[in-house]
Amino acid sequence: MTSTDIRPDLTGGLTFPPGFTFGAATAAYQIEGAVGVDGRGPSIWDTFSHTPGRTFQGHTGDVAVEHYARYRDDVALMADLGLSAYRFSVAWSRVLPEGAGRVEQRGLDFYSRLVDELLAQGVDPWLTLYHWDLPQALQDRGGWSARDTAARFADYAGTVYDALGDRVRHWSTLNEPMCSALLGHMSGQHAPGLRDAVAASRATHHLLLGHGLAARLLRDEGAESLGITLNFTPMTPATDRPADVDAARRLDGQQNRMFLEPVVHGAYPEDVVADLAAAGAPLPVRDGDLEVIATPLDWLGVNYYFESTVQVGVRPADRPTSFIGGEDVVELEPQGPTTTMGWGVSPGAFTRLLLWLHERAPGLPLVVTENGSAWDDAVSADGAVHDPERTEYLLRHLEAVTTAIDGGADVRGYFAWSLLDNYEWARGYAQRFGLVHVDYATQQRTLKDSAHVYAELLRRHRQAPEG
Ligand code: IFM
Repeated sequence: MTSTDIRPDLTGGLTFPPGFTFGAATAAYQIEGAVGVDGRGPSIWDTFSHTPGRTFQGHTGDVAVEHYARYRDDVALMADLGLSAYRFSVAWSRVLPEGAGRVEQRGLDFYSRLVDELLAQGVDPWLTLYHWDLPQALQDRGGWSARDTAARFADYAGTVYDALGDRVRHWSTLNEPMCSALLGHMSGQHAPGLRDAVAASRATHHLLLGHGLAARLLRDEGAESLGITLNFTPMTPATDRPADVDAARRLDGQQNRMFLEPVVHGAYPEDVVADLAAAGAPLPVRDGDLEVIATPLDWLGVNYYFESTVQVGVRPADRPTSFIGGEDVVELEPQGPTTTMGWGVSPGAFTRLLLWLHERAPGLPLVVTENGSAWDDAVSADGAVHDPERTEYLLRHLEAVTTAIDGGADVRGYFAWSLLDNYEWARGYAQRFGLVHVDYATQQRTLKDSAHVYAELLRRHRQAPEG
């Protein structure tokens, strides 16, 4: 089946402003494989995924979906889908195997070939410098808990910009620093797998400082379009009891406002500063840091998947909190259908989030840099992958974006997560987020029904007057 076979009503008649960017996103460790190829150094995710008990059935990104070798075919898929943009990340340890110092030209050359291929196929590259895969050599020197890592990140940003800045227009510093800081250092679900509130607080600030230093450098170098990608989870108290309301305030503080406010307003929220200090894990801010962190940006990347309802309660022993001082807060099971990740489906919360961000960051265009859902997909006897839940999720969330735009939010683009089924971190290959199905035994790619619907929507958008 080709995209033109899709019945017209499947796209729900959704329309977007002229020039709206439609893309799909991936990340290096989740798709590339080839971890020992062309001089790549180990990252914290190699170490973590190879540590027994850390990931689902011991899955690693060693092979992933072999994008390193198959990138040309994958770019051809993007062109078939009619994507106007592709968001990908660069693996720091391919470029600087020891994290700093010696540059591995073969690593840079891979991204250079990828960018050339994208441009040749009319797909605009959106490059993310850091999607969680810190070089292990830097972790050995303290990782994000160490202030020096922020400076090393800016050096790395400069190296990548020197190689690709002539062709890549859209630059993002970090993907989801909340996950790097809090899942990596507080709950230990992600690399480097620590459970240490002080390390989590230090990592938070140093990630943001690294963002600011890199943003300033890229700005000085002349980067045309600069942003950061944050992940937002709206938090609602389960009841109006003061303790539950305060629990939601605390989690909202660390999940959402602790990353947004310094980037757009140059200050950490006062309540969050107080919460972290009370937990014995103060943010290690030095004079001048917040000015650097608030380096002006051209857009804010918004990753949204689900909302959360919280209350004070006793956490199960096997579910350590991701939030500093959050040991007394539980997240309720979502109402209604859940994805295979166990996440609820709340497009209305997405609209509210975009409108809230528009209000909190006036004048800063928003780009949805990730949104998507995981389901149990399989290739059917007819050779297709029928994924009605993902299609429904996609259309309802795209509709939520249009509702936010109608309400005044300045949303400029949408990237589906993900282009391909891939390595879902600690959840391994059991979670399929792709628009394109991957058979992990053969690496065969098959467009899912949702991909055809997305392609049809994009085709209609291109053909719309001024689309
Ligand atoms: O797969 C991840 C991605 O790497 C970052 N954002 C959330 C996705 C789904 O969990």
